[in-house]
Amino acid sequence: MREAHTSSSALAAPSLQGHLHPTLVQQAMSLIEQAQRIALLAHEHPDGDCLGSALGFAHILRHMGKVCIPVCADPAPDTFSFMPGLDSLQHTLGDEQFDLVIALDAGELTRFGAVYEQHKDFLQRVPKLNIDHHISSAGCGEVNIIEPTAAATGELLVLFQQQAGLPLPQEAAMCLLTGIITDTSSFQFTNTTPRTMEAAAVLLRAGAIPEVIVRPIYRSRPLPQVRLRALVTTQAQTACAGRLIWSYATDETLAACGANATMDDNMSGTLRDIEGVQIAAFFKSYGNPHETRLSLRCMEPYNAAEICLALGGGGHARAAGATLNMPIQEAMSHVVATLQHAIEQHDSEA
Ligand SMILES: [Mn+2]
Repeated sequence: MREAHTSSSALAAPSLQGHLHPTLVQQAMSLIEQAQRIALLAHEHPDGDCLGSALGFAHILRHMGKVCIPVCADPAPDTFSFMPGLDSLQHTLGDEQFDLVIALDAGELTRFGAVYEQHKDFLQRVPKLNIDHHISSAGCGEVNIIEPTAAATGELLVLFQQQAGLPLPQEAAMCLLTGIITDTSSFQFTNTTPRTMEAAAVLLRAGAIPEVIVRPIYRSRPLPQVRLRALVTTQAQTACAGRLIWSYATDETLAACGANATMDDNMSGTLRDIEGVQIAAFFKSYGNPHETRLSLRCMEPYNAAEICLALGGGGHARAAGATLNMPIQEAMSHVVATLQHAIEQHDSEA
């Protein structure tokens, strides 16, 4: 018996206690305990983490007897329709009858978009709890739990739930796991830590089902979208021995696939992930034949932001974009020549 006990304790889950400053947890709990009606804000242009955090934390707080309204300026993308409680999502603070606002997954009130614009005065004066994992966050609450080592706000909320000893209903676990899965791209990004996995394990023990989350977000696609991806890939051209790749879509491309303009999401990423590619460019022109949009993905040492800045656009070093006031054929030959030049120049310097 004694041996069995020893081996089971050796297998016990690592403790998630003590990762948040106890004073912060205490201060946050005192704000929550004093409140009865709580608004939980997800930032504008919502993603899985801000929605999962607002809906998930709402489920937890409802189990504690609080009235909770999750709020986001914009509607949730269709892929998140599996999330329990999404039907309770509001787009404004209505009559502002809240005694606490919990701002999630962003550290500045302006990130809540139209909700902030419409309720500026109220949001300035209402008590606020801010929970976020972005390194750039200043904190917009009386109490701020800002922890950049967390892969997702969902991970942070699991730490909080564990440390404060709050309930963890299955619906909450589903929502919080959605946040962790989307912010780590299914545990693929380098922000994934052992603690991220441990937080996810807590959520699985509480009944979260990864398959239900992963299927609509990463696997299931409408046939026209799969056809569009196939056609754009088929039309791709390469230069510099496959280090440069580019392709395009026009109204004709969409029509040939039965697709619409929202279905070209991350096409440049698909091209970049082809073996040997260092620079991937996706061009599109819909509606206006004199305007072409470029989406650019670069691997080191190439800088997508610098290239797009010179074209009147901008972005990040690995991903950037620009809008060119020219027909797509002209835009393609102009930009492809620039990209080829960048590779040749790098080679001559090496
Ligand atoms: Mn996040």
